[in-house]
Amino acid sequence: MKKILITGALGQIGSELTLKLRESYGMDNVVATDIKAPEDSKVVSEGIFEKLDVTDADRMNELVEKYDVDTLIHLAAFLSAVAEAKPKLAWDLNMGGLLNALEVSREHNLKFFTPSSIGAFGPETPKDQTPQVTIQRPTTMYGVTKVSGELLGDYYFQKFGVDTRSVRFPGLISHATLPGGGTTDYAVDIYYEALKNNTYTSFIAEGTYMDMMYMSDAVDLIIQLMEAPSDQLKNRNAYNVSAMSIAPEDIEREIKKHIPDFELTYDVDPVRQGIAESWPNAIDTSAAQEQWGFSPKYDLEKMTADMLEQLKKKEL
Ligand code: AKB
Repeated sequence: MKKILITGALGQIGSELTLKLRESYGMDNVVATDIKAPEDSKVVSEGIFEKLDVTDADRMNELVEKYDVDTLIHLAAFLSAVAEAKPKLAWDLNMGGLLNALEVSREHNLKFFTPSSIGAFGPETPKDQTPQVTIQRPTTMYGVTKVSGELLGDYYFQKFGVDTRSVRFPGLISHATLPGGGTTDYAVDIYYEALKNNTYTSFIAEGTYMDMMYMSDAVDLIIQLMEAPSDQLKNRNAYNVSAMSIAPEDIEREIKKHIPDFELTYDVDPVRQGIAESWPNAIDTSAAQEQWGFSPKYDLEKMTADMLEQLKKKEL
C-alpha cells in the first residue's frame, strides 16, 4: 500500500484506521473521505481530507485519479439496526457505494478492502464454531447487503483480477468513536454508562452471545490482511475474525472488577434482539489465523481495563 483512499473515514472504524494509516504510511499518503466534514475532527483537520458521497461514481473516480491512489479501503455503509429501519436506503448506499468502489478498483487496478460482518450469517447458520464456509441466509437487509458484497468480492477477483480482501467483523468496541446504529452497540454504551451513572440498561437480553473485538485489534488486522502476500489468500469474499464471544452479563462481571457497585438491568429491544438471535454465538477464525496470521491481542479482561482507563480521560 502506497497511496490509500478511505471512504467513510469519519465512521467508527474509519476515524481510528485513518490516524493509524497516516502514522504508518505518511500523512501525504492517506486520503480520508466522508460525506460530511466536521472541522473538529482530526481526520478532517490534520491530513488530506475530501468530501465524497460514495454513490457518486464520477467523484470517486476523480479523487482516485487526483491522488494517484493504489489502495481503496471502502468503509462507508449503514450498520444493521439502521439498515433494518431503512432497508431501501441501505441497499442503495451499501450496494451502490460498494459497486462504485469495486468498479473504480477494476479500472485503476487498486488493491481493495471492504468489511463484511457476522451479520452475513443467518438463523440457519451453525451457531457455534461457525465455519469459514457455511450456510449464509441472513434475515436482515444488512445481512443481505453483506452476503451480496462477499459474492461481489469473489466475482471481481475471479473475473477481473481485482485484489479484493475482506473480513467478517464482529461487534467492534472503541473508546474513540461511537458506533452508529448497530446491534452490538450495547457493548460500547455499557462502558460509557458505567462510568457516568454506575448503571446500564441493556437492549440485548441476558444470555445472548455474540462475537466482539477491540478496535485496536480491528485496525491492526486490516493492515495485516492488506499487507499479506496475495497468493496466501484463498478466501476472497471475507474471513471470519473475532476476539471473544460474550453476553451482556460477561461485560457486567468484568466492569464490576473496576466499579464494584455497577448495576446492569435489561429493557430488551425486540428488533435488535431478533437480529442478534439470527447471528452466530461464536465463529471459527482458523482460516484467518492460518492464511495470514490473524491473532488479536485483547480479550474481555484486557479490553475492559483499557476501555475504562481511556474513557476516564475523556469528558463524558
Ligand atoms: C452491527 O451491529 O451492525 C455491526 C456488525 C456486527 O456488523 N457492529
